Amino acid sequence: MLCRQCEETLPGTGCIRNGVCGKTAELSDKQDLLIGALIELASSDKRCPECDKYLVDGLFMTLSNTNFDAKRIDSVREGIIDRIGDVDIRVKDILSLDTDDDLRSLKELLLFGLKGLAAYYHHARVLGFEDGSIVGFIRKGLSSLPEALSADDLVSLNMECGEVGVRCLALLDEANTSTYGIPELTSVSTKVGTNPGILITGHDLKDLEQLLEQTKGTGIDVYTHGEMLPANSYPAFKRYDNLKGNYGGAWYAQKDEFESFNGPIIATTNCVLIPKDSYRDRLFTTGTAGVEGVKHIEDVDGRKDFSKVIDAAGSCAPPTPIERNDLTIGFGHSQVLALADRIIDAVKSGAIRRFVVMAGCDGRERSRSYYREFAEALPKDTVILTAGCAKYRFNDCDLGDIGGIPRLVDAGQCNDCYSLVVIANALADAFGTDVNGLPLSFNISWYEQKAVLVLLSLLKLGVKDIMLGPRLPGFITPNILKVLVDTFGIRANGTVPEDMVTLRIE
Ligand code: SF4
Ligand code: SF3
Repeated sequence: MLCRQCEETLPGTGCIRNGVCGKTAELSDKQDLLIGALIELASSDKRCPECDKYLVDGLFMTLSNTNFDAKRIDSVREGIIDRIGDVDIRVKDILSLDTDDDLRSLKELLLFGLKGLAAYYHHARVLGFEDGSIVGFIRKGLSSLPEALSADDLVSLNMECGEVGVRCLALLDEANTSTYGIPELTSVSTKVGTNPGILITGHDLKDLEQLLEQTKGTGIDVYTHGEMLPANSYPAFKRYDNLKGNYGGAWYAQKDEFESFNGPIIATTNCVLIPKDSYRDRLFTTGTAGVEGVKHIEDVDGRKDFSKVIDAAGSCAPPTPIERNDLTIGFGHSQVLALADRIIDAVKSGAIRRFVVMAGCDGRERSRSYYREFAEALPKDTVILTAGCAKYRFNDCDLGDIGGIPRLVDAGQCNDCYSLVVIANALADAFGTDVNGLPLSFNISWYEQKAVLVLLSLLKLGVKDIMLGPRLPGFITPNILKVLVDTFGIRANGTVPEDMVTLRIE
């Protein structure tokens, strides 16, 4: 196997025997075959709604920490073979048609951006929001991978991926807010109750909606985990008394937190890990998520039957408490724009001197404590804008406010990154400049391929001088890195503008 798609890949080589994430060589091979089949499907003239679903969900299933179930990976490939005939080619063989490492690196960048795009588009589609041009670009991007393309061609395809990414994130924002309402400022409890509970993690809001409906009046509480935390700020979910609050932190802590939760857990998307035996029987997956030997809840005509999960909860002990401060969330673009006049005045008066976007993914390396140290060390006249699970490194810090404007503005899931774009553009308009002319820095933490798509989107929007960490992508060659540095000023995280503060990862 060779997989180097995430931030935790083994430095220098990539994962070549087993994944750091737990992916086996056998599963990696099956994913390579599936992507090979998706490339063939994208290159064929076959068009049908099922084909679009294979392209979108098939790619999403190969995203880091999404699907560890070889049988389900195989069944998608078999569905494709039923439509276009036998295909037996691996993506790694397609990519190695390029003997030039730099071209391969640009193709991997595109493939990983496409995976992120597919993941975000999947979420919009689940809520009934579709845009044929997005799946059209997925087709175009995948079918370009076997082609002999120049570096310039590949750079422009990557930029196009970023452009389509912005459109997709906007569509997802519309899907979420028109279905569940505009997120509201909300303080989320991290305390546990005395009833048995069900924990729901991942990004799929529709799964949460169905679970809340089906657990109403049963005496079972529902708690969010990881990227489901922002759901607590949507009016449509706040109506449910059985939505108790949030339990635990980011995905990488799940092996301890799922154990101490005591009740069943539903993993709706990435990031799910291969479970410990202590909670394997209580873990359920749904949607694109999967783990071999773990029960999977199927979607039948848009409805999921969670009765097995609810039955399992009935006999479980209530969750064991975890010490954590309550969390303030719900700063989507609407909430922030409602404060726009006060924010602009605060910038003009010098009360706010800088905004720092600290969005993206969390991960398990100890070096990621850097982000907490960084957030705490920022001067008191800076405001942090965040989205994604990266925030769990610092969202329980008491950072205070600036004249009533909170110093930590949490826009939601990584799926809500579009909010940060809207906020940055609104500030730029108010000050008659572009995003790079604002007192705005980007210190992005990444782990998986949705973050790659967000990065391509930021580059397409012309954002310069992004700090990226904890480590730069292992699939980027030194020459391509030089292009990113020279053209966009990308750098490994470590420093922020000198008038603020300087921190460096050891
Ligand atoms: Fe390694 Fe990351 Fe690939 Fe898992 S997803 S095999 S950790 S590079
Ligand atoms: Fe997190 Fe997986 Fe990326 Fe959605 S849950 S940001 S890592």
